[in-house]
Amino acid sequence: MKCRVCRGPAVIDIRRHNANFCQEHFLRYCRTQVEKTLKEFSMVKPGDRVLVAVSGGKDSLAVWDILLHLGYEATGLYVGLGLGEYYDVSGRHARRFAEERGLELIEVDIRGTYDIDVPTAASVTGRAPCSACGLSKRHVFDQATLAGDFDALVTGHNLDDEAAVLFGNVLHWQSDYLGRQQPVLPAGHGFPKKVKPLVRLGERETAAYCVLAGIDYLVEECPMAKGNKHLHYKAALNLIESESPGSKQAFYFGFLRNAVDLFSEQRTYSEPEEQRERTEPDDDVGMLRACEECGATTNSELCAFCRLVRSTAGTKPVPIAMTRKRN
Ligand code: Q46
Ligand code: ZN
Ligand code: ZN
Repeated sequence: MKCRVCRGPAVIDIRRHNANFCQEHFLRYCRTQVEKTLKEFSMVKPGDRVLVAVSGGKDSLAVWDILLHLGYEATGLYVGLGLGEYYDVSGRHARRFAEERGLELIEVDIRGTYDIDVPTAASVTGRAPCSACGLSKRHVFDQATLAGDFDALVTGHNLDDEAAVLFGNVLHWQSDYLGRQQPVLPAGHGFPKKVKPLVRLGERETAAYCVLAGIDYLVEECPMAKGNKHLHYKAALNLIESESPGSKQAFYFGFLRNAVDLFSEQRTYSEPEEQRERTEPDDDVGMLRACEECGATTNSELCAFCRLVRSTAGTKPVPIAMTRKRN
């Protein structure tokens, strides 16, 4: 197996491109793919200040590292969600990455700041844990991006993530979500710009990027991911991809090219509960106003996050084990 670029020994094959790469050219390939994505979708431009949501996992650390290599001023944002030992460990990975490179990492712990955590909020409100988690993360991401006056919030969603979400949205014909499933969401209605620069890289590639770039990431899955529908969609797509390399990319980018505009008129800012973990804001923009508690854009007195806080704060924390099966 030889590198496509230098003909030296290859360390990885990318079947959908029918290409193999050595370490140096694989790292360069990943950075080039991200650079291309940033330009193609007008995500960010040189000189922009970006905030990268980091979990300590492979995707978020890879995108942070790649943006730095591409010359961006990138600050990290780590949200402590109260997910027990898992999040203690993930925080350590995020902190170590930042410390080793002398980078700023903003940390927001929702237990310390809002007196809630994901397992307790899920249990008290009857939400799936990933729904309470997604809502909390989006709120903190939005607030931190606006407060720091960053040009964009960057998340580490990769091709596998986006193809799986698209698959689920098509299976259930969620036309509203289909209309907003873009790799870049512009700023507006009091929300910051949000971008997903890794949509050209699969998760095998982001993991390989970290290994080959010497990035120590958290390998374990979140303890609450078990049962999440997106894992089933990913498994189904992996089967298709193994028989027909390139299917995920054709599915996702074909949708962006040929279909997303057909749904964009149906786009709102509301979402059914069970899909909230990987999509966008929770409030319909029909009747906009500022949340009376936090000032975020909402269509009712309190934004969805402040309602979550109001119903959860002050409750005795619920252990993860008691909420795990609800996903
Ligand atoms: S962290 Fe949160 Fe994910 Fe864990 S609880 Fe679900 S949404 S699975 S990306
Ligand atoms: Zn090479
Ligand atoms: Zn609020």
